[in-house]
Amino acid sequence: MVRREDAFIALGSNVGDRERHLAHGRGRLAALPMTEVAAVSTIEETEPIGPAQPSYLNQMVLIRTGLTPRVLLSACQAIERAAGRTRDRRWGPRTLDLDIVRYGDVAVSEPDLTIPHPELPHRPFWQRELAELEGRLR
Ligand code: A4P
Ligand code: MG
Repeated sequence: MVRREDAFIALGSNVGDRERHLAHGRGRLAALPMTEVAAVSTIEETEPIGPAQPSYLNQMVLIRTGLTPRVLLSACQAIERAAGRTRDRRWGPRTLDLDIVRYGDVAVSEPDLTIPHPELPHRPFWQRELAELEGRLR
């Protein structure tokens, strides 16, 4: 049996049909190998952080996964691409953004992957969504 970890994935969208982009992200996460979606938070509308841009819909998903953090990152990036995501400006508008907020108790500090996500202390909506999901774990 492959060991499965609880991982928290933050979804954000502020371009186009935001609800549909989040739904697409949830569906694609659920379809990943060795992965199940265990819980989803409520969707929140949030003021944009970074340059002036439309407001976001944000949501967090708790998955149980046998994928390693690095494979999970690649999978998240593939899901972003499938949602028509283009990378232009840091913190700029996006159809769908997937960030790995936490992965079990694992800490990763590499040039292209930091876990827990370094923005967690600065994003009250992530903290609320995480608390909501952790409440369901008990
Ligand atoms: N990366 C490193 N660690 C991680 C991780 N734990 N999870 C790297 C996911 N990716 C991670 O991401 C840049 C690089 O971060 C990736 O290539 C990956 O190797 P990106 O999504 O391509 O670029 P970005 O979005 O410009 O930067 P970043 O740092 O991901 O920005 P965020 O944090 O995603 O910010 N305002 C509101 N209200 N709600 C939002 O959701 N999101 C952003 C984007 C800005 N403002 C927002 C929101
Ligand atoms: Mg991102």
